Amino acid sequence: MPRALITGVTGQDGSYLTELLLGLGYEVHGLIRRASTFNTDRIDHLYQDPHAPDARLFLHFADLTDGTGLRQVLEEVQPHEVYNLGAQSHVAVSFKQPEYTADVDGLGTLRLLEAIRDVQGRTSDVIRLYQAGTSEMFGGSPPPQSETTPFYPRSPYGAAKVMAHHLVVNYREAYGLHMSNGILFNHESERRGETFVTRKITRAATRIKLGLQEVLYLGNLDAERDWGHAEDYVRAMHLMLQQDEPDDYVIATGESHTVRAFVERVFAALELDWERYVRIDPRYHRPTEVDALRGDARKATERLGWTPVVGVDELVRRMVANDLELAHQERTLRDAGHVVAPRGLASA
Ligand code: NAP
Ligand code: F7E
Repeated sequence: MPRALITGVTGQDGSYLTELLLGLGYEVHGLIRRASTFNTDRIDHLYQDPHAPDARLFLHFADLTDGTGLRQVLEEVQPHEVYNLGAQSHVAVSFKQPEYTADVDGLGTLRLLEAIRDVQGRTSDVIRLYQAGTSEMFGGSPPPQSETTPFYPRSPYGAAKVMAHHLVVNYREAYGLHMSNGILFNHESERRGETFVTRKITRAATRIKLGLQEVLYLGNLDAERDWGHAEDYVRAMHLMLQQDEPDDYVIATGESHTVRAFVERVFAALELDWERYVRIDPRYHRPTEVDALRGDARKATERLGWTPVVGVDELVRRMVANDLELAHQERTLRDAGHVVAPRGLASA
């Protein structure tokens, strides 16, 4: 049975990748962080009692800032494939916590590479690695961006991911390890964190529709992004590790839209005039912005046979339908006299 280890298993992508790999017959091991509140919401539906004879999902406490723990888990699990999805993944937050972001996203990757090199060196069993790179590494380089576009990161997050990218290339060349970088453009879903702009918009618009919220505060509406669905993007991660040779691939839809256009689409789907509800709050402007991202994923299509299935209209449809259901639940509770606040309200 193939065995995979996923860092960031509790995140958006980690949850879809776990579903994909379990469906393909893998045994899946995920790293989780200790928190004072529960942080496994996105994978709770996949949980199996580890004592059950047919259990195939196992969770381990570890952290990318703790190299000793990473090594111990690798030794214990002996995975065939490692997916490094763990990260401080919020660009705006990376300006507030640059050291921490560099530690987790840059050095954390190095810790994992060193642990893989050690374990593979001792056991001789090949461990393949997928590194979660990002279009934020292109930053200020104009679109369309492909594997040959120069990196020009515009945030501590982007810079830390560039470090991780180059480390993966170096470990591949220096030690002959099977390590691939995915350079993924923005991908969203019904499970997207609620402080990323698409989900912030769909959550707010659906709450406005049901009278639970009055306005939505946003930052730069002119930024252009190439938005796909996370379910399509985790398929690409798996495909990269099934190739004979490791390599680096851009994964994107090839279409871009402004944040304003995304807002318009979402509010129109709910028959609302967005201009009545959206206000600009400079708090959401970034010290340096990435103005335009649009990926050229022809290499992935040609070599991996990968193409996205979900376009932006279907993405909006799914996210709005999901969040409208959440808003209805909140409305029902409120109408029954319960005092409810949406989860994570204080961090939005
Ligand atoms: P996400 O929802 O923010 O999930 C991030 C995951 O990383 C969570 O499981 C989180 O754990 C974990 N994590 C954070 N700090 C960690 C640490 N110190 N040690 C171990 N794990 C840690 O991100 P995502 O959207 O799924 O993205 C997955 C990966 O792809 C990330 O590396 C991201 O930077 C990259 N990426 C994302 C996109 C995108 O558009 N979604 C595009 C390109 C690249 P908790 O649940 O405990 O916080
Ligand atoms: O911002 C603008 C903001 O935070 C998109 C991460 O997954 O994708 C993501 O990074 C755009 C930016 O995503 C608000 O200024 C306007 O131009 O949803 P976002 P991101 O920064 O593109 C990449 C590929 C990753 O790798 C990252 O991990 O929207 N924007 N108003 C806003 N953004 C937010 N968050 N909140 C606003 O109110």
